[in-house]
Amino acid sequence: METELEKYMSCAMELTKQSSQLIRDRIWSEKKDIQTKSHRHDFVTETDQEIEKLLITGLSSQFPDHKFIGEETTSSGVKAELTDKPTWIIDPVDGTLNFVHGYPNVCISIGLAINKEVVLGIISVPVPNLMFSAVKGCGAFLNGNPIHVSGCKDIKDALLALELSGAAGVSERIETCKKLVATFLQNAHGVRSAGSAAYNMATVALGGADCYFEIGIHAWDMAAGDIIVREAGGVVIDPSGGKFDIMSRRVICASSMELALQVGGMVDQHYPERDDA
Ligand code: LIP
Repeated sequence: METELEKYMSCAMELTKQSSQLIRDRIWSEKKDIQTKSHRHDFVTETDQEIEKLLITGLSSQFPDHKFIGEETTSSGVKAELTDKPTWIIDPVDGTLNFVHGYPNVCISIGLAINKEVVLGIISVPVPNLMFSAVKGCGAFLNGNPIHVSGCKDIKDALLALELSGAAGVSERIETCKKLVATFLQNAHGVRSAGSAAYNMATVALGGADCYFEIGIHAWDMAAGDIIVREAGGVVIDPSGGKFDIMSRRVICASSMELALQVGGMVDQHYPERDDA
């Protein structure tokens, strides 16, 4: 018999497939309705809004007592509140800047938290149609096939993913970012920047990258990646080395605790305003 979590997963998966088709149809179309949000590099398109509406409408019609934290709903002024109730944490287009430019690292990211723990996640990369998924205790999958982190334990053997967008428009952070990139480049095999937190986390789950670090992102960027990385055998922690807090806007995920702590020890610890502030 289907468990509750399996029921939630099949509904969310069906809606994600519909939403992924919208991204495939539009990513290279001439006309995109684009607006800026908090600053001049922070975009929203009508596709972000349409997909968030499609997902929330579809899920709430099946599960009327569930709660939602969505990127675009929150941007419109609704407070992000994580309670113990089942809460879908949704980024309809993670990598909106990529989408705007037609750079294909674009994801749909959906996590379901129960008792404040993410227990189910889906990351779709519509181009070229990669579907990452995980349910607590059942492993992580890419297009239905099991995936595992690399197991890398030392930065000297690692490919690192990071994003520096927290420094956009914040001149005092530019120098810190330069130092960070230099440190990573000197110590690791290489550094990659995909432009999407969900994409980075899915890549760690897959074993394609060994570690991903970012400060300044949001619960909707990390929720699905959190469970997918953990179910793939990886770790998700706060960059200080403490417990991961989904509302804190801070994350390191890695193929091993050794690597996560090593990278955490090299980064500048700053604390942006929380998602639930
Ligand atoms: C993006 C994140 C990315 C971060 C960007 C932005 P969005 O999410 O995935 O990691 O560097 O600033 O937050 O806004 O495209 O959903």
